[in-house]
Amino acid sequence: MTALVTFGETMLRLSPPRGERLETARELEVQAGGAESNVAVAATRLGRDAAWFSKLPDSPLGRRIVGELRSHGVDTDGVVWADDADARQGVYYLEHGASPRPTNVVYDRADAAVTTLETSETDLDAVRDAEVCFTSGITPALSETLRETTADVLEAAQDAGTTTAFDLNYRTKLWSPDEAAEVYRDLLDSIDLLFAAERDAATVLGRDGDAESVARGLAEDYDIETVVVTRGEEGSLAVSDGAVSEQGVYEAETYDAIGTGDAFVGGYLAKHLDGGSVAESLQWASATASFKRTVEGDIAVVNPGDIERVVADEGDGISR
Ligand code: KDG
Repeated sequence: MTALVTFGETMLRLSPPRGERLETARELEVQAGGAESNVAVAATRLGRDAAWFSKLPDSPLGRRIVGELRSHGVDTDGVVWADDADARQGVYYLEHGASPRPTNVVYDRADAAVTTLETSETDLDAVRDAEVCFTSGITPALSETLRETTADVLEAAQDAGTTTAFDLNYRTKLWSPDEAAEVYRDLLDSIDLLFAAERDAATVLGRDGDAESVARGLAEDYDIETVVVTRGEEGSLAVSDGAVSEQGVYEAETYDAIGTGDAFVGGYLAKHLDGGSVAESLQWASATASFKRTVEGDIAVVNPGDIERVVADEGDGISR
């Protein structure tokens, strides 16, 4: 049995060397990047069995994605291969910023093969057998088909007693706050463990106020067992069955911030699946997120010893 199953889109990330611009770069570094596979990789590297599924073109580009995820130990057996000649692989271009030039992300992901993934193509038994099933708000933003598939998979998981975990992960380039809010509100009824960046909860769901009241409000309104609100430099807070846990951040020298939120979720789930309490899971989440920032790429290339050392050396992290 796989402890964790995640699903969503993974793109090829193409980035010019630091200090170069997309307009003029002659070389692009190739990596895999996708919120849900980033979570699966972090959890796998931290010792849990994790699987990721999606729909990819049966081409060198799709195989490049699977090869990279497998190299970290993620089970990709549930991937659906699209063999039509025009099946597309989503790509995103990342130009690293340097003050005052901001980091720039350009998506080329419209009509990627994953946007056609239907429920009937997914391995619902694997989802039902897992302890936790995770996806994020990016997945239903990608197509009407994926909206339905996301709802079906989460409902099937919850009905089978699998813990359903969801990160709001609002992406302004994919949809408006109003469109996202309508979909989130429908999905939240099927969620047991919610990760919400404070900013996303405010922008999309209109939840202003302190983190505790935001978490309590979401937990009560949607009957969610555990709500984790992340507050960037301010740390994170969870309300679980009414009890509050708080966690500071761990200082990190930031090399690449992309994927920090996914590393947070991966670290949380890794500890949770190991029987950790909410407080311990938050501690691992925070340490994994900080560690990710020191590494190039979307993926948190971490080992359990890295996180154990951060937690042992830095205690509860910094609360501001
Ligand atoms: O969280 C990092 C993600 O933004 C990155 O992996 C790409 O999944 C991605 C997305 O859709 O933005």
